[in-house]
Amino acid sequence: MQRRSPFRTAAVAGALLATGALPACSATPLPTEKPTPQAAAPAPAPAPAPAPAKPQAAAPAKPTVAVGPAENAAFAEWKRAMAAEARAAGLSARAVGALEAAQIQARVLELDRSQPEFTQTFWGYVGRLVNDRRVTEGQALLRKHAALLADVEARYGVPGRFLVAFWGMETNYGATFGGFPVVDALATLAWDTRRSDFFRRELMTALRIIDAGHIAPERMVGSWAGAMGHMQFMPSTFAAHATDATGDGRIDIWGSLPDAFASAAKYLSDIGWRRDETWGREVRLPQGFDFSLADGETEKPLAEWAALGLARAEGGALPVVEGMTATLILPGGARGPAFLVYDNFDAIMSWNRSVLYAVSVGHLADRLAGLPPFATPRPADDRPLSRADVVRLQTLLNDAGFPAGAPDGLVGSGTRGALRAFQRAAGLPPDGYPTPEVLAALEAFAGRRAAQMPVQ
Ligand SMILES: [Ca+2]
Repeated sequence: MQRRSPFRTAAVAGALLATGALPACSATPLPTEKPTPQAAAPAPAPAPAPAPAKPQAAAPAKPTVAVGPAENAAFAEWKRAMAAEARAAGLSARAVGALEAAQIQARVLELDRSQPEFTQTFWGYVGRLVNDRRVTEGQALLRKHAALLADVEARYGVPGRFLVAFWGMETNYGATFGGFPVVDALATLAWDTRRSDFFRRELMTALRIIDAGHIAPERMVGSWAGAMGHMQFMPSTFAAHATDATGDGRIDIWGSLPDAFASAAKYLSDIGWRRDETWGREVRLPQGFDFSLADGETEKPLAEWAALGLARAEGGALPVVEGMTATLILPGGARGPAFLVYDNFDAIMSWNRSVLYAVSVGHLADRLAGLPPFATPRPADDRPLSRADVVRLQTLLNDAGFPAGAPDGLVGSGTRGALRAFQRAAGLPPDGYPTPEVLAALEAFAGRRAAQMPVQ
């Protein structure tokens, strides 16, 4: 069976993994695979892709975007046409006024063009986003909002620990909404030519949200890419899934936690969240395991994974629940932790198409419930590859007859597939995970080939 999406990792600058165990101190029930029988889950609705880029605070490389009189004049001209379109679509003077008042945000263009200098290791990413401080703070918030979260769970079937985990991942529990005026940011990206159609639709939807009276334009703040409020909803996500939990007729995902939590839970429920199931779990692989099964796509019943020798990471037999299937992922390569992931992992991936993000949400939710850090330790020599290293890796793969596509310094599914093929040929674990070691192995492979070339 092939259902799940292949890996896509967000590239962000690394951070050290925080270490140190944290005592369990939550009254939240511990996660289970599926303790009770349940009615069929709602049919997954097609989720609008979150912004093409919804990066977790990328480390931008040398922003160089000049906005001068020519750009401002072009933007003003574009706004006039857009405002006419908005009026024709029936939007009120209030919403159109918000558009007319928008300014080009040079910083938005810079962030949209910036590319990180380093790839991201599993440990760098997860360590930065799931650390002891975030766990402690989240546990306190889980207790503080226990009654509200219990209400939301009863209604939508998403446990509070997951909602608080998303909240922590998205805005550090409401501490950082992003600080950009959403209409300005979206207008800037819609005016720019790179992904104009996508952001034009988001902009029109943002204006409709203003028109409906949910939020005043000056309070409508979000990320540089237009993700809004506590849970960083794009306007299209807001329009399709957000809900008014307080009954005041306004969906205020900026100022109302009941609205923000209920909207996040409803969104997850709409995209297929399964009540009473958890997201996945860290597992231990047997000696000599066939790594080709850990491709993020091969789906098997839990009983089959158990029969292949997989066990709980902390020891003990894998919990086997009739009817549940799982996919095996190795987001940190063969030396990192292995995870069996369930349907709710797909729901998290629909929220944000990054395996590292999804594992981080699941792990943070587990830590909030008092579960320990990963059983697999971070290797002492864990370090990211630079973009230049990845270009070199891709070039060497291509030269060696393992097509990785045009070398662009970005590790996508093509690069991973080529890397797996090389690793198989070289007798290495085919995990498709780029490391300095595998780059060195490729350099040595290329060196041997060059030495065997006949001299003319
Ligand atoms: Ca409300």
